Amino acid sequence: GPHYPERLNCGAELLDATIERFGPDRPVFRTGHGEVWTYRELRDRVDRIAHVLTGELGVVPGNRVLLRGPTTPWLAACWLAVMKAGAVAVTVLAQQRAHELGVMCSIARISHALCDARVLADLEQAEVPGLRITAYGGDGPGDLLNLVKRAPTGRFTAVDTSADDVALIAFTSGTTGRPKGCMHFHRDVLAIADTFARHILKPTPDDVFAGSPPLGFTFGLGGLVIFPLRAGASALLLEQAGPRQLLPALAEHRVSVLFTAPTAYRTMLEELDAHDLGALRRCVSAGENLPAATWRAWEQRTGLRIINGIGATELLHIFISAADEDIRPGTTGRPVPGWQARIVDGQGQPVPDGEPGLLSVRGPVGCRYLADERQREYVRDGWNVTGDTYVRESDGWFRYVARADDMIISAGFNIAGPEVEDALLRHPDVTEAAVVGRPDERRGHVVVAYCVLRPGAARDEGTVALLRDFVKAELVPYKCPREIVFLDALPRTPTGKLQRFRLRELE
Ligand code: 3SK
Repeated sequence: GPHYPERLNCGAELLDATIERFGPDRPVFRTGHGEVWTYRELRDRVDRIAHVLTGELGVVPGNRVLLRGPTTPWLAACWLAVMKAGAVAVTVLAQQRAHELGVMCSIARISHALCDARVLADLEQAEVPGLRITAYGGDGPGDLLNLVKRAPTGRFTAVDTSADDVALIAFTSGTTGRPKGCMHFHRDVLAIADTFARHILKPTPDDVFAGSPPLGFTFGLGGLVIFPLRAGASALLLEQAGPRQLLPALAEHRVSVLFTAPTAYRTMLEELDAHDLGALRRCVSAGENLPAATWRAWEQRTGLRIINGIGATELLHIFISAADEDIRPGTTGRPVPGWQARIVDGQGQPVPDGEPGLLSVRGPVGCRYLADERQREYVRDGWNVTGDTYVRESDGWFRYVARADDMIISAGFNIAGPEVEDALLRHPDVTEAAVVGRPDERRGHVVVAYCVLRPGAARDEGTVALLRDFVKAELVPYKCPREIVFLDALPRTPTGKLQRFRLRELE
């Protein structure tokens, strides 16, 4: 893995060192409204925010600062200022509500918050004792942007942090239960750029990054802030970044590196023809597994080979993926340089190649849950056990099977829900599919599929029969869904992950 000096501040590295390397006059952020920030402008604003934080707002190194807002250059600037000030950024989703915010503030002992004025209400409602909230982008006299106008204009020298001082606490999106805060060091922030981005994306200063994940999800923080800055490149920051906003933006801003989730690739396929994707050279998919059907359809229509990665909030970003021509649909890839991966059984013993087991990885970033006993389940013998079932093929490629708790056991057969979903998605009428097990007295569980159909497709028994026949022609018959239910949309977390547990609750 990469090596760093013992004293290291990732904010200074991403901003000041990048400016030294590539000069201050290149663009760093663009917005959907045509605004462009140069590196010089970004440094000026970041330094002023850092002066305000450490002056008027009384932030001292180690304080935890909540950052919350839609994806904008100001949010990214606040994050960099917190880094340079030696404080700890806790970036959360703009959509998270008062109750969730209160829980995270209490777990992470947050003392200060910088919050986009447009989403202030939920944070105020959380009524966190002692929390000092500063809004940005509103018109109040105490608004951060007003404080910044009056702030010292001199450069802010980054606080002298250690490479393994905590820089950020990222909360897992928590599909169930109490959210977990994952602590990451200054060196971790650089390590994801110096492993995945450097070896797989191979960015240049001319790249334009864009994507749908928000900065409160480390997939987005990496792809839209850390990776472009480390490379001297720029990022298009969109407040609304659903597939329908992304497509025209890709053409208009000549985006070259795209980060989004499998669902968005599928939705974009429906409207691709009207748009010019001429500048696009890298498409990254993560957040959940990319079905081979989606990979093939995207390649056929765009000529681009999606980089399917697996990442985790616990490990900050992507640790297994493939690159360039060396990509195989239906597999994730090999450990990113700097990372190791192996497949183990429930006791942590390695299982032979070709057999499914638990994916466990280790590398430059590790899981460090903040005050949470679930640390012992995630980290075993120094390996991070991600909760995904994978197979390692004999040539070292890793193939996704299911989330460990998404395996269905029916009449003694092991059925991976995602394999059945992939088969359903190969049918042109199906745009989304989720497969779960329904408890059944005789078989233990039976396979039930929830599908979203293409507009215009009939939601009737005829389609059910057609889809069942289709799956039987694709897979061994015991994997065929017993029942197929049509929905308008599948339940997802704010970061876009399918919530199978909510479908199981319907069972
Ligand atoms: O949680 C994930 O799926 C993920 C994927 C890529 C990068 C980062 C994360 C958290």
